[in-house]
Amino acid sequence: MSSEKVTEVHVPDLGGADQVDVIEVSVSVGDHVDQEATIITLESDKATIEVPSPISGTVKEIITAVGQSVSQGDLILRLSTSGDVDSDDADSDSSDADEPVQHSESFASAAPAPKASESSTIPDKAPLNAEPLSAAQEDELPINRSKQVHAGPAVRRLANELGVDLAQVEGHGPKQRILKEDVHQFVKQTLSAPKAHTAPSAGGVPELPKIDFSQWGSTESVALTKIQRTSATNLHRSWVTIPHVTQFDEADITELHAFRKAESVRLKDQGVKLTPLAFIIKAVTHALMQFPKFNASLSTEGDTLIYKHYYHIGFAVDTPNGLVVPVVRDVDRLSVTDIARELQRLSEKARDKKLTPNDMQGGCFTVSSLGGIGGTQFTPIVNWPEVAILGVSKAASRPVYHDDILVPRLIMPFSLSYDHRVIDGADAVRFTTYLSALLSDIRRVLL
Ligand code: CAO
Repeated sequence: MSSEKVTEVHVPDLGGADQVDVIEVSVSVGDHVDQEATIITLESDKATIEVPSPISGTVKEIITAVGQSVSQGDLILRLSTSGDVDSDDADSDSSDADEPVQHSESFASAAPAPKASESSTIPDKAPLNAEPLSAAQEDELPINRSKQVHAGPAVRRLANELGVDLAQVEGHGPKQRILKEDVHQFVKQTLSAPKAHTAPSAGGVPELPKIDFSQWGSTESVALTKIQRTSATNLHRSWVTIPHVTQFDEADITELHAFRKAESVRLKDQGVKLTPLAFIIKAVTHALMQFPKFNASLSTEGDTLIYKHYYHIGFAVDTPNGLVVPVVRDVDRLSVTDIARELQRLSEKARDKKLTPNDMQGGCFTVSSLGGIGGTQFTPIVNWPEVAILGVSKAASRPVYHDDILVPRLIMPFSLSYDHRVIDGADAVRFTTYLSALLSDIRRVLL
């Protein structure tokens, strides 16, 4: 005679942990589960725990759900077992096997605490399918130690057996959790992928794991603008390919400031806004003439330095859509007023999103000025294929000794980041010293 027995499976002893999150339910109603197969996965502050089924059977009803918190003794699911129940299975009812045994819903759910006869908990000493690994155990594993990888101990073990770096595996479980299937799929894909011609260099940048920030709180995703994406690519390429060094310096622009203020009044009537940047770009051009290496580019192969006989200077513009760098052409042939006009024209074009690719190409050197905003120093990233960039910070009044007397002077900090493959530190400091002297006495530009 056939018999059906309904067995309740409860949360086992969690080693003192309470209210632990259910992060995965591995079975569905109607599934056949083998004894010891994982039915749910829990995650506490310290460990991930895969809860195995104490017996084989068919899932009749699932009580817990992903996102709930559970404690020892909470009902996870009900399993139906037909025919003779294996004596190795959970504690079983001693009812007459010839009679169909049908536990009613109310009977099963009426027992919140595990009962030996009608329900099963996992005995304290029962081996969990994959016990949480201790920190020491995890450290013994050759790979997959990272706590940032979202995977249970069994998946980590499998990955270690197969030599898979879980950081490279995309998870398809809840909250991008990596499942065993994901590991198998990754191995299949890797084996069938065409072989790379060259081995990755020791300095290769490891792929970044995907992170689900919503697991720590509320988030909002906003796609980067096209300008931001382009900037990100260019900045990243420069950052990883150019050995950067930054030289800091400052210039006393007290006289330059007084001259600029006086001229600003006159030029305002002509619609020209004269800011320190126009003077700085003019002075930089003189410094480039004096130090031609700074007006050069390294060939893509890295074996030739290409000196330029033109002076096109880029300047960083902060727009609501991101950072752009229009280029003022032939600055050596322009007056400071002409440069100011160009800065104004190109900045407006940038903010109106009307710059053409031509407006942004062919630069020899870039100036990034944050002086209108603030800050004391910063380290700009070289705008490849250029070899150096000037960062300008806000000028401030400071007491400075002049003939043993402290006098207030307007001091402007600036920095020069450069490609150390092309420029040596001594060249860099000669360049900044020269530039500082020009800005401190702008009349020298006339010489
Ligand atoms: N020290 C003190 N004051 C300064 C200064 C400095 N170094 N540079 C500019 N100022 C003053 C200007 O004189 C102006 O004041 P007044 O109106 O009283 O004359 C005020 O600051 C604002 O200047 P501005 O920013 O409008 O003009 P600018 O020519 O200095 O800069 C531009 C133009 C387009 C470069 C600027 O608007 C901009 O976008 N800067 C940001 C660049 C940036 O993001 N760089 C970072 C790139 S790396 O992430």
